[in-house]
Amino acid sequence: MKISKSTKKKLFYEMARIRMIEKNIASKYSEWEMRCPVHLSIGQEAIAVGICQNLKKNDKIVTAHRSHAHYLAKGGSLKKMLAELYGKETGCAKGFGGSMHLIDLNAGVIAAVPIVGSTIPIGTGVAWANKIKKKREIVVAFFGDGATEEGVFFESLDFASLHRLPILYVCENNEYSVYSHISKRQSKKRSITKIAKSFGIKSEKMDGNNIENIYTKTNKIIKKIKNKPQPYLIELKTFRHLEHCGPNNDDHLNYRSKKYLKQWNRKCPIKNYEKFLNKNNLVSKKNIKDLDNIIKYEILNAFAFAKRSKFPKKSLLKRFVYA
Ligand SMILES: Cc1ncc(C[n+]2csc(CCOP(=O)(O)OP(=O)(O)O)c2C)c(N)n1
Ligand SMILES: [Mg+2]
Repeated sequence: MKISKSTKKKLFYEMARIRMIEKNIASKYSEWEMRCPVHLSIGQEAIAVGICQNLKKNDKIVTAHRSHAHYLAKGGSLKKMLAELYGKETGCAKGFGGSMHLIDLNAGVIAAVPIVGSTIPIGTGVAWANKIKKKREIVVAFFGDGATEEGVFFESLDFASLHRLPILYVCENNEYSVYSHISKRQSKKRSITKIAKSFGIKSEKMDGNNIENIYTKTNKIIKKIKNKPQPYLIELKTFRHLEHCGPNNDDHLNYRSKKYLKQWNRKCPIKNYEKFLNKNNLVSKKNIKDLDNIIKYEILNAFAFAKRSKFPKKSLLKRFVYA
């Protein structure tokens, strides 16, 4: 599949936009106005963008605690997301949810759910509903490597395989669950893609930093799922640049070796794609500067909107409590 010049630019633009938004969140976090925990996706943007660029508006996604990149890549409102992080009534969850409970039904973002593993059964349920209603939509359920250690992972895969559900399971394997490396949590012989295959689900590993590869491969997979409902699972190796939760770098804690950090920092999906586009005369330095300015302006406006919005009324506190 040949990627057009305009799509290449779009892939770059979307990744750069998400990166800049999260960098702004990180730099403004110390103002103590955003009071919800934030799990930044910096370093993992290529996965969200490469996949979501292949989705239609009515396709759905379910995301977890590290939700910003998925929400934004799927077209979720930036203003409503930032207002949510500031706990304001204009937020996408009316200011009651924060970063880990993003939602934008207009954009097909069904939910962000921070209970590790829960995007897997929720996505499976949505896909089942779509199948029953004969909708030609697909669901993408995003989750981390840690989530594959939950029992619902196995139960959902079996159910999705049995009912041939139109769902793409996306495991973003950044090798860590908080500070624990995967080798301390999972047997060396364990393979996430092989587990999926054992349930009869087609499955493959991908490089989570190669945006074009992710885009072209998932384009084919998504078409297949739409033509003939069936589940797929992909596992993408990736790297979280910052601390598990919060706006800072925590490299001084040394739970990831200097060599490991150096290797991964060299693979930054955005810097490398910018170099590639530049080298192939697809974007000039001036193009990049112009894009930067467009994004900066949008971000400035969105933060101003979030800051000037009001907090929700106290009387609403119990309105959305269901249990
Ligand atoms: C059921 C449950 N157990 C534990 C937690 C605490 N917790 C939040 S995020 C996280 C790590 C999850 O790791 P992974 O799924 O690999 O996602 P990543 O943070 O690497 O993106 C844990 C243990 C939780 N939110 N839910
Ligand atoms: Mg992880």
